Amino acid sequence: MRIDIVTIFPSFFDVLDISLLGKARQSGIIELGVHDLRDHTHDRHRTVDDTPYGGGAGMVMKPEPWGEAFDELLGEQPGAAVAGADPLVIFPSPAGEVFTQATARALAHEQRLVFGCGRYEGIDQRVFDHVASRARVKLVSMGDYVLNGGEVAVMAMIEAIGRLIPGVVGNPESLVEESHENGLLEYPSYTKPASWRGLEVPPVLLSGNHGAIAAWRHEQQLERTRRVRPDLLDLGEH
Ligand code: 6GU
Repeated sequence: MRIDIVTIFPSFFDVLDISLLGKARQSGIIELGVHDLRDHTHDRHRTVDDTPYGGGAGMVMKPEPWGEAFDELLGEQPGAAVAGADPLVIFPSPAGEVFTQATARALAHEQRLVFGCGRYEGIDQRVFDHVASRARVKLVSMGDYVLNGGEVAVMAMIEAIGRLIPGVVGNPESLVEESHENGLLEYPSYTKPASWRGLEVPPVLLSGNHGAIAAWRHEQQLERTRRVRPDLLDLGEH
């Protein structure tokens, strides 16, 4: 997968050099390009924002630097694709569809993702409209709260998507038993020692009875989900 990010804070993404995602980049499974939006400004102050038409608080990101950045990433002709793959452009925004594990699973199948990180009160609407005439565009939110900009949201999305790409997580079986993969929260996990500071590992886990262990884990998932996230139980059959 090829991932490009446009941002006014390229160094935010330096941490993608480390951990599983860093390994995936070294092995070529994930290719990453981080692009400074200010490289597409032409004034002395490298201005990326201006006051909103119609008035109101805050600043709006100007369309011209975004237009140039996307010309470079998507090609200047309508429909022109770089390097074969049909890109999906994602703008992190609290006004977007909420990102879930299902979103991550769908996006993990894409060959090419381009993230546009907005700051301030948002990006001039014409940027979305123009990019949408040349590529598939999605606005994606991390949940019902407000961040100062899209960078942290993009980091979370890349981590959630990246670990679902074959070869990124060493043992793919570890992906199927975690929270949200079957619509439930994950069961509690234990390792050695069996007794620690007076706290015991549930005896069923030491029993060697695989059927009983699976049943206990499923019951734990249901109990946890009922208690913490009852909204998830309305969404499917468990
Ligand atoms: Cl994706 N961006 C911003 N700026 N705020 C958010 C968000 C995204 N998701 C939740 N809040």
